[in-house]
Order: sequence, then structure tokens, then C-alpha cells
Amino acid sequence: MTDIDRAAERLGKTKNLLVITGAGISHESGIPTFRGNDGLWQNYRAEELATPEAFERDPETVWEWYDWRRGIIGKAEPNGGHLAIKELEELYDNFLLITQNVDGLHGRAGNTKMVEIHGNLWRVRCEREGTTSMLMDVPLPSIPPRCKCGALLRPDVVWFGESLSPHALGQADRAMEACDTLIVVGTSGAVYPVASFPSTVKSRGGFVIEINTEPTPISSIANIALYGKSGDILPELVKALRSNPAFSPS
Ligand code: BV8
Repeated sequence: MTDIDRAAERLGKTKNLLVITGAGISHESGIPTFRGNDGLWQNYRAEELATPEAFERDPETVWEWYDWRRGIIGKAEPNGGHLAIKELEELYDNFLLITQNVDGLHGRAGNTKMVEIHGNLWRVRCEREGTTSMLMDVPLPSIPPRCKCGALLRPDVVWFGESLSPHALGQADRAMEACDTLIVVGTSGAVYPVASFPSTVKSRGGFVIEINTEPTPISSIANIALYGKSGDILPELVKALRSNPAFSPS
């Protein structure tokens, strides 16, 4: 029995599925990851850009970085991995996707039971009023963009040193408590608190399936580690699940 078959067998018995994704799932859509060879951090250090201090000090540079990323993401399409996760949402009544990605590709793939736990870089927030809105222009007509009230707009994402939304953390806690299987895809397990989620699930008896192109700190606690591209593995996994006679979609 291959590891994919073992994973499909487990999914066939799963009633409550949690999926966590990181930048790796968008890599085959042409979006650089953070820490890979073509990573976003190669030319910049996170501390220089993805922090409130950096934005305070130099909003123009921070927005130039986001404008560049929005340009790449604007041309990207969801790949087979995103579409397979949308299929998983349709196959399980009890399903939640937690994504660390801010690219919006899971939403474009059709997932709705989803927490964008680090925000979304198409959404902006007024520094003065706190109101949010979608700003889809690529490239941005002016940098840094400003609200009608004149104040700076910032990307509505969670920067390093900023707390995650209590509502999102509450959804994550409940999902980690309830799930019997977690699939964690394309994350280096380097950023907290999401990096601690797989061991939280494991410690309360959940079954962890990791999908990544290489081993990560999560691999040591995974029940099954599937190494390869998520755009190949996830569609294969959904196909094996659908042909599992013991599985009936809930
Ligand atoms: C917070 C949004 C309270 C912006 C991002 C302990 C507990 C709590 C906090 C901390 C802690 N220790 C340190 C901290 C502080 C910090 C942190 O974790 N620092 C790290 C660097 C140590 N955490 C925070 O500040 C968080 N806030 O906890 O608030 C607090 C506050 C202050 C002090 C203490 C506590 C906020 C973190 C959110 C930061 N925002 N993004 C933006 O994107 O512009 S993080 C950024 O990294 C993205 O969201 C990204 O998703 C995330 C994680 O990276 P990955 O997704 O894993 O991407 P990466 O490139 O690393 O890995 C890609 C993987 O894919 C690789 O494994 C690769 O092998 C694989 N891959 C590649 N191709 C494929 C593939 N896999 C499959 N198929 C492929 N084709």
C-alpha cells in the first residue's frame, strides 16, 4: 500500500477534516515562497518589510514590495492543489481550511470554509479609521495609497510582531479541538503561532498528514509525510479517496 493509499484510507474514515496551507501550495502558480531559493525573503529580510515598524519608517518601500507581489499574484491562477482542497471542502460537511497565505488563491479556487489567518494582500485598511476595503489595482496608481480621509492605507495582513485576530484564533482552536485528521501543506513550520498547530492537533490524538517537497520540523510529528509537489499530490490524494469503497462523502 503506498503512502497516498494509506492517507486516502485515513481520510476515508475521517469525519472532521482540517487543512492548513502555507506559501508552498501557491508555488506552482508562480508565486515565490518566503524561504525557498526564489524566496521573497532572499532580497529582503522580513524585519525590513513585513513589520509595523518598517511601515512606520518607510511606507513607500513596504508598499513597493507589496505592489510587486500583487503584480505577480494578479497574474497567477489557482493550481491543482488549490482545486483539490476545494474538492475536499465539498466532500466533508465538517471541514475548515486555515491558510497562512495572503494571496487570495484559495478563495478564487472556491473555498468558503476558510480562515485567512494572516490576512489578504488585496484588502487594505485605513490607518486612521480602521475601515477595510478591497484595492485590486495592479500596479497601484499611487504609492503609498491613501484613504479618502487622507490617511495612509496599509495592507490588511498580519505583520511580524502583530497579534492574529482573536476571532481567527478562536476558529482555529475549535477546529484543532474537533478535527480527527489534519492535512498540512506547503509550510516550513517557521512562523508562529500557526507553526505550533500541527503538534497541538497531534497532542490531542489527531492524525497528521504532511505534504511538502522536503522534510520540515512538522515531519517529525506527521503520521504520514507525502514528499512531492502539492499540485501533484493533492489531486492524486482526492482521486484515491474518491475510489476508496469505504468512503462516502458526508
Ligand atoms: C504573533 C503576512 C503575538 C505578511 C506573515 C512564538 C509564539 C508566538 C509568536 C512568536 C513565537 N516566536 C516568534 C514569534 C514571533 C513571530 C514569528 O513566528 N517569527 C518567526 C520568524 C520565528 N510571529 C509573529 O509575529 C506572529 N504574531 O504571534 O503575535 C506575538 C507578537 C509579538 C511577539 C510574540 C508574540 C505573526 C506572524 C505572521 C507574519 N505574517 N505573512 C505577508 O505575507 O506579507 S508570515 C509569512 O510566513 C506568510 O504568511 C507565510 O505564509 C508564512 C509562513 O511561511 P510559509 O507559508 O511556511 O512559507 P515558507 O516559504 O517558509 O515555506 C514554504 C514551504 O513550502 C517550504 O517548506 C517548501 O519546502 C514548501 N514548498 C515549496 N514548493 C512546494 C512546497 N510544498 C509543496 N508543494 C510545492 N510545490
